[in-house]
Amino acid sequence: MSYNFTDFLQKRNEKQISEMTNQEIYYKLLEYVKERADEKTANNSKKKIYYISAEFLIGKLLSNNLINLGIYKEVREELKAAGKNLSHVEEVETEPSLGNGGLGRLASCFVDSMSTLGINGEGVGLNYHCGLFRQVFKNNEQKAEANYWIEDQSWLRDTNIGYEVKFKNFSLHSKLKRIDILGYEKDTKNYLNLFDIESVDYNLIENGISFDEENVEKNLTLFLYPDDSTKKGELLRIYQQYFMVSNAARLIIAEATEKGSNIHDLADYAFVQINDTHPSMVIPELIRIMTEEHNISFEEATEIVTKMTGYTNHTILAEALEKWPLDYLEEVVPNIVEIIKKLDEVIKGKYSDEKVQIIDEQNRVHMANMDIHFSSSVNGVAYLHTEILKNSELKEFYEIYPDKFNNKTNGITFRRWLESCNEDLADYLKELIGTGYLTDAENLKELLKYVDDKNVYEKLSQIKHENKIKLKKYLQHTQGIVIDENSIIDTQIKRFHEYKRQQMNALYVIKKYLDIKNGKLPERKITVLFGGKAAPAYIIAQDIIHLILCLSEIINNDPEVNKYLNVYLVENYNVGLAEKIIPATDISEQISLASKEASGTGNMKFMLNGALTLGTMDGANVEIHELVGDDNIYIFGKHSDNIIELYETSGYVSKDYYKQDGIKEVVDFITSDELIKVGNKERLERLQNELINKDWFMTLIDFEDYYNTKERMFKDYENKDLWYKQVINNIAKAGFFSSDRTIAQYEDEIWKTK
Ligand code: 26Q
Repeated sequence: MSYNFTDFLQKRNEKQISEMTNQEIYYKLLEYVKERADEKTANNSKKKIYYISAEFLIGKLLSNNLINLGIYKEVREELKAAGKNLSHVEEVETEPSLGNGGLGRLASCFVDSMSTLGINGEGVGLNYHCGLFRQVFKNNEQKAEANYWIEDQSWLRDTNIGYEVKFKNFSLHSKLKRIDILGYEKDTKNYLNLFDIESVDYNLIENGISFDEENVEKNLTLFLYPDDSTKKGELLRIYQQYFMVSNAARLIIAEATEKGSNIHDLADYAFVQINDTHPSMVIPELIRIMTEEHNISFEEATEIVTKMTGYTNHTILAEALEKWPLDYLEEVVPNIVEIIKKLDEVIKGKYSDEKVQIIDEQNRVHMANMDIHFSSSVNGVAYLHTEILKNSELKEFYEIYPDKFNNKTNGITFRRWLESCNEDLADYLKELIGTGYLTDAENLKELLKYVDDKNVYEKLSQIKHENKIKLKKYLQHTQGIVIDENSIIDTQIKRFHEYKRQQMNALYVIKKYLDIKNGKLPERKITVLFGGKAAPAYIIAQDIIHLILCLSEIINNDPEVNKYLNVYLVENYNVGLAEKIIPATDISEQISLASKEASGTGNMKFMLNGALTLGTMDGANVEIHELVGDDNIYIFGKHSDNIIELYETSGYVSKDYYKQDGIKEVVDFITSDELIKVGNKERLERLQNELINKDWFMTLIDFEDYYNTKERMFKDYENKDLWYKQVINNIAKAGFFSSDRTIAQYEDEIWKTK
């Protein structure tokens, strides 16, 4: 029975919408949406997918749920009739902070797509009470604060499901919380399952984000990935990971048994997708439960578990691959160590190559190696990434298991990253090509019939301009930043990491500043936007943030320069900010060192929202380039084979590049009097020294090409017909990057639930 929001309020004798505050409306809408979600039935199939992930960066849920229920416009009209504005109501919602970046956001797009495709597949993770830290800027530096996101009334639903999880020194009882995941205009739904401990003690937090590390019983789900640079921090991570997977294993077995499984046939009832190595202990944990509690032999249990698991790799940075010291595992989960040792013996018996061992000579457990041996599928997240895994990083494994390796190029949900975040563009696309693209994203190709239509160029540029004005209002209101809606907007938003090379963009800013000071003025004002957090223990990333904040202080306050150039680093970048910045952006900065970015997904979001990519041949940029062709993307920099060779031969010497004309003066500016006056000398010197003497991610090798390509881009922007023709080509080809396509491939090639 369909009833609208007003009916819902009347039935409960609530106040009229016009008499409520935005806050009251938000909480009533939350209840209303949950009630509407109760009408949905669960997706059902014999086999169910468990997408286990330590992170789910889901973003705000109100508008997305309204869209997926098909009532967004209806509710907005009801509010409007009562003199209220839905977008003001949306501002009331706090964003859950259960992820760091790409990996967690991908998991969230995937649960949306699984629901939309009617696949019986759910997310399993942890309910971190403070999640990722909130970023604030003070004295041009990043400070981390605790971010309590859970309110009395939220999208979380309590359940009476919970299990006993045994650690070496104590046991913890879990309780499962759930969030509804509604498919787009579907009668069915799935859940995001978030496990938690019974009670969390907030008093354990000391000054911001540090906490009593001894008291894991009370703080296991307090924070997402606290500092892992100390032994205690690593131990807490092991506690979190085991808690997550032990609960997941219990849930899987309980649900399968309920449906009639005798555990010998568990692989017919469940498939586990392991999102990076953070949930890898699910493999030994399932084997442990089968052998200890279900009387299944170790050999049979291993075979069953191998059949029912798949591992997704998200990184080729060696330092990000998890290797746990065996004695740390002993301290936390000795029962699991027994199983891991047995698995290791199996491999040692079969292969002598040290590179494929689970436990290495220093007694460290290589989680990825265990996954590859004891799961049935290993996938990378973009074409190039998978090729690099097969041909270099995981070469020895590819030789043993050529059939396990496969690629699943990442994708994004168009419900959030177009329908919800860029309504004007979405409506215009419907006017041009109908609504087919909503369920089959490849239909966006129909836009190509307008590729020479100047009226369409005009309308797209108007929409972009409107989105800039909306962003301006939002940033002015929330951060006191005033951007110029008539400027070209050039954006780099992502976690701060040396391989992503925000420092190269900062060097560009310096060069532009010096150009302007020397009378070489840009044709149009440029606004450079940055957003992103740096891990608190990652010093150089903090230094890069510092440099950008210092640059923005001097540039935005210099009357000679600020007419032509503005630079801002938005504070506490998160999903909500991305949804506002991306539709307003002209230039999408995807400038990682070739071979280092597994895929990237921001690149896809920008393309879909009518920004052009300035990028290296890395991650999914390679596929964007392949789809749109040379004429519709701005590619620069060395290619991955070249870079891999330079690493193998230690052939890169940054100082040789530093000495070149046009680079030296830019790098030297980092410690100029102007910058030191507003900054921290130690930080600026450290960063400059890093660039000159190490430059591990080869900023200087690509700088000149980057600068020239960006200049060409600014010139092309002035040719509106050329620019918007490229924009249309990009939007039209973005269909491939729908996460519905990605998930359909996981289903057809790995999961096979249907
Ligand atoms: C590991 C050990 C100890 C502490 C923390 C970690 C850790 C935490 C988070 C390691 C990795 C992550 C997150 C990785 C991540 O977000 N990877 C990104 O995944 C995206 C989705 O596939 C890709 O698009 C990005 O290219 C990739 O960087």
